[in-house]
Amino acid sequence: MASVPSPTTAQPVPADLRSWILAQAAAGHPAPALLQSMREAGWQEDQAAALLETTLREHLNALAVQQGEPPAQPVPEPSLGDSPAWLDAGDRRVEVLMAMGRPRIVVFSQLLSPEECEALIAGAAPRLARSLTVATQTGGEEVNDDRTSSGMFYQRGENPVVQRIEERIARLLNWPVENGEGLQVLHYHPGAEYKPHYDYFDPAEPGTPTILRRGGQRVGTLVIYLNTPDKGGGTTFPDVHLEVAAQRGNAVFFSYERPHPSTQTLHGGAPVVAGEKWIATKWLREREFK
Ligand code: PD2
Ligand code: ZN
Repeated sequence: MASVPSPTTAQPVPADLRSWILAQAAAGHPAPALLQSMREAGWQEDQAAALLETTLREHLNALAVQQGEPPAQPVPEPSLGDSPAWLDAGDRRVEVLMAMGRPRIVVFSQLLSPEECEALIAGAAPRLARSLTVATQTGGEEVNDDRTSSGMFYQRGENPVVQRIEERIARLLNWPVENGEGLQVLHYHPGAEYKPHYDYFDPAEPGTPTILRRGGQRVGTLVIYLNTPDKGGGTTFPDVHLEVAAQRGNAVFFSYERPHPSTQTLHGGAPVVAGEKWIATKWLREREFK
């Protein structure tokens, strides 16, 4: 390997270090080897890791944009830097069960108590209607055969339980409450499913500019399981052959930094085989969702 430029206190990434990192990466040296060389050259580990990450991320973004993908946007992200077993979500400790880097998927345990799950279901049940999806042609809403559940939306902060859960989610994902859509509750009977789809709005669809006026793109999704179906009903990520089991109180989070399939965030609700399934979904926007 060529020799590493020495540490300076300057941020952002010094040009000589940037060139060195990109040259080493292009030569096939993996990130841990680069980090080791930087440490040996006197860089402090945290600083070196941050500079490496920034450099590689900016480079990958530039390549993606060159290839016609939309630019990357900031996304919600739990504080998992030193692999904690649990996160302080304000009024509750939330356990981390699984974290995947790309696509970014994190599974949490016991985000909601059984009582909170029951309260969301009880408040939703009398207000259920056949689920609609956003009609990307017009920006309105329509019934869709890919989604055979029924559902409803709570208003943001509609009641104390909803408000408490939204504040917990904001703290957990480091994303403002104001950028969240209202919680959507869905109910699936046996056989009902939600076929694989992306949650972001397709920039090529004519209705998308209208949808984006309210809060910009969706950049993250949190699906919370409000009960445990007896069989089936997991959340699937076909690009990475992952299925997250629906267990009451648990949740799966995923983020997408650009509205593009390269995020590998295709996901679906597998058919419920036995029992029923209730979920609450929180979609997170780039900006305030008014
Ligand atoms: O019910 C699910 O597991 C599921 C799957 C895919 C929910 C959503 N998408 C969603 O609410 O966007
Ligand atoms: Zn979805």
